[in-house]
Amino acid sequence: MEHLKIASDNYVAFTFFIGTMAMMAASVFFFFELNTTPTKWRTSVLVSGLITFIAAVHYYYMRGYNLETGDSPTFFRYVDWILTVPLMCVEFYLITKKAGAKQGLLWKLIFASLVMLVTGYFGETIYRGSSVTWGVISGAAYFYIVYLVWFGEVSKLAQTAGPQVAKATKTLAWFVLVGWAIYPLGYILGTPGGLFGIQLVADPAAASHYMDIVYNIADAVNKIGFGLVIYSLSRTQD
Ligand SMILES: *C/C=C(C)/C=C/C=C(C)/C=C/C1=C(C)CCCC1(C)C
Repeated sequence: MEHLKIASDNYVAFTFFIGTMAMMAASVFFFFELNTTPTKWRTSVLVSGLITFIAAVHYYYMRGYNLETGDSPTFFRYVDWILTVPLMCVEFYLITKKAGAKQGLLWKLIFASLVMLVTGYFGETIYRGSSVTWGVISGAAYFYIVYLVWFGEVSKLAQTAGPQVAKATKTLAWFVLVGWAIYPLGYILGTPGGLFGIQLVADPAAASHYMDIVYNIADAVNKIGFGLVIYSLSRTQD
């Protein structure tokens, strides 16, 4: 069996390994804690575990792919996001459901997240030449989600759902506003034309390395952080 060496300054591989382990550990934690989770929060905590579990499996693949080819595993990355980001939308729906959230809201969130990711994928892969246009469309869908969770239906429902749900929703909204904003940063670093034609990193190989590191950090913060907010909500009296 061949052993692949990892250079000590290979931060891309480092973040893929640490990402894999962190997602695995978080999944084990959420799944085992289900036992002692009150029934009404069980689905929410289960979904937290599913998000990190799906990511753990993809990270396992991405880590291996990156190690063997040295390339950016864009395909696996987007498959992972297309599964996990809608599940994060489900979390917003589940915690505001008791306050009257309708399925229509869930579909709005899911639809916006799919538009955001599919157009982002186009800009990163098939239509790299017009990455700015696709990035802008993706950004518009992103801001629509930000609007829904900060000022729209999600935030209005959360305010009538009790202080703990309101507080948790606000924290999750911060994740969406700040934590999710890290992704367009990775996109800007990694795609040609970068930010409205300005190329931030000239060397394409270096650019894709920066992009992977930024995405890996963002995934760990957002997926595990999001899950922990839901977990602590499940430990309150609301
Ligand atoms: C667990 C994975 C998460 C939370 C992924 C979130 C991804 C985004 C918020 C991506 C957003 C993008 C833009 C807003 C514009 C450029 C293209 C994307 C897809 C990187």
